[in-house]
Amino acid sequence: MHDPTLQGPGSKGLSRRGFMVGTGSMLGLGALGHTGTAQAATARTIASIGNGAHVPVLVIGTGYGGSVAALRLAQAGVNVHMVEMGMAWDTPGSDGKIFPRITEPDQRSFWLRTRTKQPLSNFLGFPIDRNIPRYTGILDAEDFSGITVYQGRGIGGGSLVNGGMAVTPRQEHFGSILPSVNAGEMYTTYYPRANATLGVNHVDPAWWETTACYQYARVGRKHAQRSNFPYVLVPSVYDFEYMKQEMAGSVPKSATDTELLYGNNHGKKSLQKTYLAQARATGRVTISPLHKVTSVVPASGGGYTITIEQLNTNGDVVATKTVTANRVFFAAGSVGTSKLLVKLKATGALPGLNGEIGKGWGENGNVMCGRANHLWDPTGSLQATVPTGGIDNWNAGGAFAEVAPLPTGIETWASFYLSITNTPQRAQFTWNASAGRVDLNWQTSWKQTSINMAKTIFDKINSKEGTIYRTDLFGVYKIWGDHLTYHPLGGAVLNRATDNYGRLHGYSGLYVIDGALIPGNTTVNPFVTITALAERNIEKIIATDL
Ligand code: FAE
Repeated sequence: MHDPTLQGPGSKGLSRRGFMVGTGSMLGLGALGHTGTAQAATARTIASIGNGAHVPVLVIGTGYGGSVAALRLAQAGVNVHMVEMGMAWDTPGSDGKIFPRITEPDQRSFWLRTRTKQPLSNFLGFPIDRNIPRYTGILDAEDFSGITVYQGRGIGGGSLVNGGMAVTPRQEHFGSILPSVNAGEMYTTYYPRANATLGVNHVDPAWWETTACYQYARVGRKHAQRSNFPYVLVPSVYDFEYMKQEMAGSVPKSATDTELLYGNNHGKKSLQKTYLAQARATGRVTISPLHKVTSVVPASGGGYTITIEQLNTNGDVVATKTVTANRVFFAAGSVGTSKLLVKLKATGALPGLNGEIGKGWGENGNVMCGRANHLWDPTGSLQATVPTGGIDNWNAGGAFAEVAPLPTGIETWASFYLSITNTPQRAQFTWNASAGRVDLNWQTSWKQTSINMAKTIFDKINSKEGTIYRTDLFGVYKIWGDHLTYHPLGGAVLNRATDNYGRLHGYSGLYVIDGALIPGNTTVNPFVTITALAERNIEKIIATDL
């Protein structure tokens, strides 16, 4: 059965199974004629896919990789249906806001939990988690045996919840990140394309030097520099002009009002405002929120049959749908894509996937810590939630430490850091047949190498400043946040589980296009690299496969 919501302008008369390729990028925004048409096209692009529908391309997930694929395919004239297990996040709650503050988590904050699981579990040694109603909230704290992996859920994926730090790795490090990829092309073409489309911007250094909301960052810089570490200001997808206006009191406050981890109501350019807005405006991209893909198998007549569960906001399955697609892009994030592929290979749905599926997973060496400053070094009661800088000790010590906010609303005299470290540890996803789930064999003790690398920065700073580590943020007398990651990477690694452009070995028309392609580490925060790699791969796929 054909689903009419999948028809975009100009798609009439094209065969159901055929790709609608032809006029290339001319069929982007411009082809819609005028703004009214574009708005109308955008308005009908959130839908619920029909049981029995056939689509040319189905994209699983709406994070960075999926959004790049959808936009570029649509611009090439291809109709795309995106399936997203999380919510649309386009409707305000009873408080009039779509997203709650970090300091006031409620049901919107967590994915199907009855108690919050905040990354900072304690404050002054006291647990700060609280009971909440079970709901399809925005942040998933997904527990594996040795690690909790934080991920965004909803249209926009991780872009809904992340810190917005848009960091391009140093080119000299690129060979260690993706050895089979031409670095020159990435730095001249795909990183610039990703940064431009993501709306990456730089903070005005003169404003940064004086604004109250970045006092914590300036204290972080001062301590880094006094210990001879380079401190770098990094770009962001938070609109710093908007933040200036927040501080001037002329617009609603967002980053300066503790919004970030559970969504951001104003200044952040999440994918909903960038790639996905452009994709939806083509009229060729439709998104089904609260739909979760559970299976992909080859269809008898060619293409693939996809099983999708439709969820309500309790997480209950309210319908199970079967649709077919000529091509399927796995963009469910490193964990989501790996879990699907491992299950599909092990259960016989896609037995021809190769032995690299599930391997090469890393957590970008994430480890957190806080330092207790002297009373004459306050970090400020008002802290913008968007980080702007980091301490770069990668070459000497294997750590790049983001100077992170601790937006409690009170003076804490604490400096807080998320370190990305050069950990060699890699884990593997495997199918646990008796439990009917995918396991990950990460061990918490493996974080010790990351802690040692982070200590190359913070032991030195503490010694120079005469300060100590905070022990009250992750438990009672616990210094290191070593139980979690924000940066899952790998599980379907480029040029191993796939070819050098993300085509899965063993199945024509199946692609991976998200963080699962990257083997465990990006040396800095990952989303710009995930986006740039997706730009590179989709350009090749459009040119050669369509
Ligand atoms: P992702 O953005 O995770 O998108 C995958 C999507 O697929 C999600 O929307 C899922 O709900 C959906 N999905 C999963 N399984 C299914 C299924 N079976 N069916 C349908 N849909 C499904 O993937 N990175 C930075 O570079 N800078 C930062 O400042 C930064 N801060 C972060 C802070 C936090 C708290 C977190 C959690 C992450 C942060 N990250 C940051 C990491 C970044 O958000 C992450 O690397 C990217 O979002 C990963 O992009 P993907 O496209 O791989």
